[in-house]
Amino acid sequence: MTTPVPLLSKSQFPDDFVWGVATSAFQIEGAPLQDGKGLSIWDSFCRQPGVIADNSNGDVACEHYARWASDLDMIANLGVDAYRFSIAWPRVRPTGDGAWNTKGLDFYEGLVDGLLERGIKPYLTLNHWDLPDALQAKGGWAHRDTVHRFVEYAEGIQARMGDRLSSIATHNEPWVMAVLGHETGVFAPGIKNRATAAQVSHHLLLSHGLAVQALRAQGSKATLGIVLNLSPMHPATSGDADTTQAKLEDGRLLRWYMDPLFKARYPQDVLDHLGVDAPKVQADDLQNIAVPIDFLGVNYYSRSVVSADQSWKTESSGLEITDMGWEVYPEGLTELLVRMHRDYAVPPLYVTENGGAFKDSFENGRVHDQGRTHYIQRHIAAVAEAMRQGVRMQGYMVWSLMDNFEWASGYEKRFGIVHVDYDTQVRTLKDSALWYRGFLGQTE
Ligand code: IFM
Repeated sequence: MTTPVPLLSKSQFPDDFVWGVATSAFQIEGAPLQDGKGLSIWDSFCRQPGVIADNSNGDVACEHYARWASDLDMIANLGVDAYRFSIAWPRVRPTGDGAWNTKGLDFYEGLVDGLLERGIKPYLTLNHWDLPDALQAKGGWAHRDTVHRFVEYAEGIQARMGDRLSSIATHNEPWVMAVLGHETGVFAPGIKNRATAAQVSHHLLLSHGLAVQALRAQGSKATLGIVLNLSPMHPATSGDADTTQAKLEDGRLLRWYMDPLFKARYPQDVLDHLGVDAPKVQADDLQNIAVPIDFLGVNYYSRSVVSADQSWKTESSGLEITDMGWEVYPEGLTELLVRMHRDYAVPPLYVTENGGAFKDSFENGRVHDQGRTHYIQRHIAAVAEAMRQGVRMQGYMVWSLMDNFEWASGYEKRFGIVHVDYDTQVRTLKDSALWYRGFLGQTE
């Protein structure tokens, strides 16, 4: 049985609602050493045997570093208001603490100006996971100095192109960097230590707060915020053990980030759970983290179903799952947004990422990705429903503009609304892109 797809119209949303598409530097750029770029932790991680499903890496990816101008034409052709992208920190400051790389700065300045020339708002993310490898050698995010290197990086970008940015997000998905990067070790830098992960999460939050203050001090006119990956944690059964575990997992994923950002404290139940692994927090850190922000980005893909014996998982035995094995659960997005609005004094919210990996097939030059199209339609409807319930929403961005390097899954999972042929680098708009373009009122 297929779930009915809601009738949608852009006119259901306010005129200033921002529609966009999103990518990140490492996932699309390629050119890891070109024009003076330094290596990132993901460049190094990919070289370890067995960590990436198809043994691939980001060396070529979508060749966006070379093809950026035609990619911007493609984005403009979709009729979006905004393009969310990230800067590769080691492209602009190769070692993270030494000399700046003019050619790297030129590249991103050209990208920003190219967006503006095409009438598209630049939505920048400073850190989408690709820390300079040279900083990792000095301890990476576990080392408090990295916080200050990140603030310098933010200041350098603001000084060079900040006057033309609509929005700056400090970090994308700190939970992923902390937990997948430093606790389970399935992402770069591949560390497996719970105390390190907790300290990393604290340093990411602190660097966010200090960077926002530094950017404001520089007179930044961009809206400033952070992007979190969130999902409702539903207990697998109504039993006490599953319910208790679901509350703890909600604490680790959502409250661990939302409480310091909006209440200047860490949740006590998670601190108790971490015990001696809890992060070292200095005086004023929490006040610095809780600095007011202009927006909060939410990346939503699925809910999580939690059982006491298996911790949590996004996989489901239900009928509707994506190629990642993630349950298609749009009502979870409404639930999440309404809950955040209820429990926290949040600024306007964006869905900064939403989309699905599906197996696509080419047919006479077309990609009929009905699963992805329906996924996007149902989640846009879920945003409309949250707004109907009073949530202040400012925008929605599809993940992703085009197929790209899906981290530990390599190139096997395709999230794009534009198909990329990795042999030829030819881009083809999938049916989902054609639908999105029509929805946005673009006729060409
Ligand atoms: O591809 C990633 C992205 O980099 C961060 N958020 C989730 C996406 C899909 O896994």
